[in-house]
Amino acid sequence: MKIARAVVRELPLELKESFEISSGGTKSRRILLLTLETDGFAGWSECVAGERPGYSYETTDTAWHILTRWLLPDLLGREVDDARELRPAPWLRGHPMAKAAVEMAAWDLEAKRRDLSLRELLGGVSEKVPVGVSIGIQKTDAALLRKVEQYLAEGYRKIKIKTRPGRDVDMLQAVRASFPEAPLMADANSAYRLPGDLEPLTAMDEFDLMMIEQPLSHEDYMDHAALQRRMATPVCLDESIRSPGDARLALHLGSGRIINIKPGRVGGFASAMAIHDMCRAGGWPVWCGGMLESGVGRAHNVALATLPGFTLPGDISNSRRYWAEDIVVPEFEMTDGLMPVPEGPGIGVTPRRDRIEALTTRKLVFES
Ligand code: OSB
Ligand code: MG
Repeated sequence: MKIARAVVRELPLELKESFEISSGGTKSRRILLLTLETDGFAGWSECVAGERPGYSYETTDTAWHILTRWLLPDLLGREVDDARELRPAPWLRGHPMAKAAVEMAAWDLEAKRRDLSLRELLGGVSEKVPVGVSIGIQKTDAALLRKVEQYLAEGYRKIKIKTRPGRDVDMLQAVRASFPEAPLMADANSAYRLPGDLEPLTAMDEFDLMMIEQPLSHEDYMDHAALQRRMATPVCLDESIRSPGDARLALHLGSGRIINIKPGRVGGFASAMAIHDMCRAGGWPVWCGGMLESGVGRAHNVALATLPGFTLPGDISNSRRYWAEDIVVPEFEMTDGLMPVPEGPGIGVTPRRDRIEALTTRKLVFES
């Protein structure tokens, strides 16, 4: 098999409401889609890089550059038996989100060639996955309480609340007081530092949170370990884990007790599965995070979340929680807090080619 054609494109997609985290807000997503084509099959993926380099140094523009200048030219015309063997530019350092886009499109392509669902090719075991919702920082506690109430009523099984210094202990206290039984967690996106911020962080132990996600710097495994020793609430790592090596370090040091695995953040499915396996062996539960993806990226996340170590609800909300209209059919919609896993070949949902083409603002085609 050879890749005959690769298409990378960018399209703007407006979130229904802006999403604010400690490092800044997003309303207009710039979605990067990749298609790898051979023998009448098309493998799809979405690059999860964001608009601004706040969550990661990668952005839509750096990923565009790495894909179009280095990864895709190195991919065309190579002969392999299995699309997953395509490893373009193995020497290229960093840029896991750009690399993941190629790897995950190759998985979708390979699944379609074999007439298997992506879940089957990954070795996933469940037909539905439990889902949660991630709520951006709200201007007032009252607005946050309304959102929590609405999402609990919709059936979400985990309510994640974005926090930052100044919007943390009192805000979480208010939510817990109104919803004594709700499955709550916080995500700080690296907004705190030790030793100065030890107090607000340990104060969160009062609220019976499922976990606190990425409280400290993305590079700080030592302080995360020190914090975990001082807190009863499990620390969950997100930004810190960009590779199996990072996971190995975190497990060794005890830099937390849970990992949020985003396949796009860690360079793709092979790396995500290696992290999943290590966490299982070490007794750490994992869950699948999200990056405000369209239905294309969401389909990959849902398939990954069917692996047995994904025991906690993922940030895999309904398409309609993000978009007025998704770019795949059918759209993702859960029942009872469980997202059905598409059963068709590959990602199992169909990208709406006409709508995608109409929305595309730039596109590059590579042909062998
Ligand atoms: O930290 O998990 C995060 C969105 C963008 C960047 C970082 C994060 C998030 C989310 C949203 O929490 C999760 C989702 O896609 O619903
Ligand atoms: Mg996070």
